[in-house]
Amino acid sequence: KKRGPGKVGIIVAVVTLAAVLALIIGLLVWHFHCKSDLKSQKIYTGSLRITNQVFVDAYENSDSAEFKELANQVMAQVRTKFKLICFGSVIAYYESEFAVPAGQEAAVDQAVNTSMRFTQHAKSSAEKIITSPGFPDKPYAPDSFVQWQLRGDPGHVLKLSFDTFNLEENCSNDFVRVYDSLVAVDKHLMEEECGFYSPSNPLTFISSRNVMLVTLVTNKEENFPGFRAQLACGGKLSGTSGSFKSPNFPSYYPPNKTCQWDIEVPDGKYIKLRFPKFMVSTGSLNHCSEDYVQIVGKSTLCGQQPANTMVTVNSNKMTVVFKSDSSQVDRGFNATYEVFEPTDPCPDKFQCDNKRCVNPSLRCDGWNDCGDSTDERNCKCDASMIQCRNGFCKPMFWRCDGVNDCGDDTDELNCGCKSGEFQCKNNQCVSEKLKCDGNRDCKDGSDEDGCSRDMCKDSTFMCSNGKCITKPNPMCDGQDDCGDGSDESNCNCGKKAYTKSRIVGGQDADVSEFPWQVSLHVKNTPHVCGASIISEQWLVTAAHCVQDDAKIKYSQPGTWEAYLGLHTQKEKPKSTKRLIKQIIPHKNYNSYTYDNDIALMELDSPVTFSETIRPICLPAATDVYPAGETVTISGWGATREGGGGATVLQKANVRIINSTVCDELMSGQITSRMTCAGVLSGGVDACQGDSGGPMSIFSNERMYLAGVVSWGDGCARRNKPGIYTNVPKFRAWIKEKTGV
Ligand SMILES: *[C@@H]1O[C@H](CO)[C@@H](O)[C@H](O)[C@H]1NC(C)=O
Ligand SMILES: *[C@@H]1O[C@H](CO)[C@@H](O)[C@H](O)[C@H]1NC(C)=O
Ligand SMILES: *[C@@H]1O[C@H](CO)[C@@H](O)[C@H](O)[C@H]1NC(C)=O
Ligand SMILES: *[C@@H]1O[C@H](CO)[C@@H](O)[C@H](O)[C@H]1NC(C)=O
Ligand SMILES: *[C@@H]1O[C@H](CO)[C@@H](O)[C@H](O)[C@H]1NC(C)=O
Ligand SMILES: [Ca+2]
Repeated sequence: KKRGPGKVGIIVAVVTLAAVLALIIGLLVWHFHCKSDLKSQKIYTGSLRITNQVFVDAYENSDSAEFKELANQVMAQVRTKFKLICFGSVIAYYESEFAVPAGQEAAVDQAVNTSMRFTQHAKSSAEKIITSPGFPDKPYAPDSFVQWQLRGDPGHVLKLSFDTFNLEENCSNDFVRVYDSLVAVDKHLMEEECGFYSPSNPLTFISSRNVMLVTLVTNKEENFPGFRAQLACGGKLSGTSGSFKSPNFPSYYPPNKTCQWDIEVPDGKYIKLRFPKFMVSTGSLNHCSEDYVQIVGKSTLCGQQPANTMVTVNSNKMTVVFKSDSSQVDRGFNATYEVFEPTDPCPDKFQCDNKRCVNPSLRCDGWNDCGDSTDERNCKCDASMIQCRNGFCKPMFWRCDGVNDCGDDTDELNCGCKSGEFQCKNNQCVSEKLKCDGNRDCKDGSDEDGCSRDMCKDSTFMCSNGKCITKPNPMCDGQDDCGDGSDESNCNCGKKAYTKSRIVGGQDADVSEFPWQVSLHVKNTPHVCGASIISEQWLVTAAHCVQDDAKIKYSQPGTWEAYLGLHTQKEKPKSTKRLIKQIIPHKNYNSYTYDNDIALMELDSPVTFSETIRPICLPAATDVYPAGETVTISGWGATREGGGGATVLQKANVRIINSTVCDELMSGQITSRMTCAGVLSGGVDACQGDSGGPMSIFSNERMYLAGVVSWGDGCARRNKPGIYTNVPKFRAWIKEKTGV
């Protein structure tokens, strides 16, 4: 198809090759003129350069149509059983296969010089260690020939270091050869090695392209341990753009690893580095001293960074160092770099303060596209938007709804209430009759402020009869402190501790604000999933938290331990711990669509409710949550897949999103068993979801379990709502399985 200039080159190469092969075949035919029906298969390797041929990525994959077409052309010319195995740049490496009469194999080897036992392929971005067979448990086998084909990503060179090398001293007997090629051709032999090399002075090889071949040849039995070598990560990168990633990404990077990438772009250009994904463990210390990515001379990053975090340098050189220590690992990062003109960092785009470039159409649309909100500053809002004093525009719909969407309260000022209504401090309007009735009807409780019971401000509990209690934790401790029983009533579900602070997005929860929140740990590991207490003995979590993977049997009760009454992960030792007696995932859970993502866990023994441990109320099966309703999500921010969450329990307000709208946003993936929610206001909040944890809704003075954190980002960015299991749909199922 898209041939052109390469054709002549191929034909020249092919003709030359055909001549050479014809000669060899001729010699072989002559050599093996004796007839025999018993034939065995022999494979020979070599390489040929196809000049003027433009390399396309598809040539790396021998199953691709492009590869087959090129190989067919070459094979049609050569008219022999001839198989291309790989293209590196414009070098074609091939194997040719011959049928050889039985008993003559040794003679053929002698004539053609190479044989092959087995082959390993390695990608340089994967953590790759190669060892002699049996290493380190037993000596390498006699009379063997083993080869390892190592391949790197395009544009990278390979660096191979032997940290152990101990072979027989005589290179005529056993030896390792390293080739600057994918096939064993003498022209590309870098080194032949035997004997012993001290680990303090390791043998190291650097290829000139992104391929390397290592062979081990041994003769008779001798007891030598062999070798171990590893491909170093990192490398040199150039051009005007490119990409790299941590070892094994998107799987976990190895411990004890240091990689360095040196990027050099053409003179006079500057470099912009972007991390689409960034998850580097911060360990227990929570700062970048354990695992980190350092952009030398610029900044050091660790932990979880927002998607597409950018770093720019005003120079044409950049050095990026990735280091992992010997403890906790995470998934690492991928990175892309590109050049920009010093005079025009964002051609045709809006430049955020954090140097990111965004489409001009995203400016002043109510969404924080920059990440630092600079695209939403100094906006002129149209009539459908509220003009916030701080320059943001927010949908008019959120005016006077009791939530500070602007971030500076502009949208909640001068809201006013009808006559007969009381205006709460959060500008919500409630009936005048509800003021000072002992119930907190305003979401912030301000309808009960300034009543005759105002002196309760400094106390821990306000009784229905007006009495103020000062002893710590009087609620639900089994003693009638009030005299009217009000401190001991409603000890059942969904009650929060007396708190005046108001919930806004993405911040530390108050102590005991979510007493039903549970932290699920795989024994002796950090927080993995959240759950909610629904009774003395039952928890609700997500089914996806309890699915086995290759390493951990998440579906087994014995895998888990549950921490109740936990506020910060550091308090784990003094919180209430329970083991799990049984796990009941929903039988229709679908691990591809996350449909029916709910599971129940039974504790090994009941818990006693207290100020810090209390159940959340279950919604009625008929409950529906209207779009726009505010709900609260809480969690330590970890997901089943990755560690490294928050230490202190986090909470955030999100809003229910119309499921028709959500289904469109999520390309039809939403079922009636799912509820969508997100931060529609965009920009102000940062929040963390937490698989299996509660999405709670405040209603009738109590919190109800409206949803279970299931999938999505947990916290919305544009067009990316969080998806929650719709608990009312499972009310009957919960009753059936638990009696609750
Ligand atoms: C290949 O054959 C040549 C000549 O027969 C010989 O010099 C060379 O050592 C052989 N190489 C191998 C790897 O056997
Ligand atoms: C190495 O081994 C070969 C063959 O076994 C032998 O001929 C040669 O003398 C040995 N060389 C040394 C230095 O031991
Ligand atoms: C990491 O290196 C340290 C010191 O070199 C060593 O003690 C530790 O075992 C290594 N850890 C791993 C997992 O390789
Ligand atoms: C980075 O990794 C993520 C997750 O694996 C992937 O979706 C994305 O396409 C990658 N981006 C680049 C530029 O490699
Ligand atoms: C969602 O919005 C569509 C139209 O915008 C409306 O027809 C539908 O009733 C809404 N659904 C809910 C659950 O509010
Ligand atoms: Ca508002």
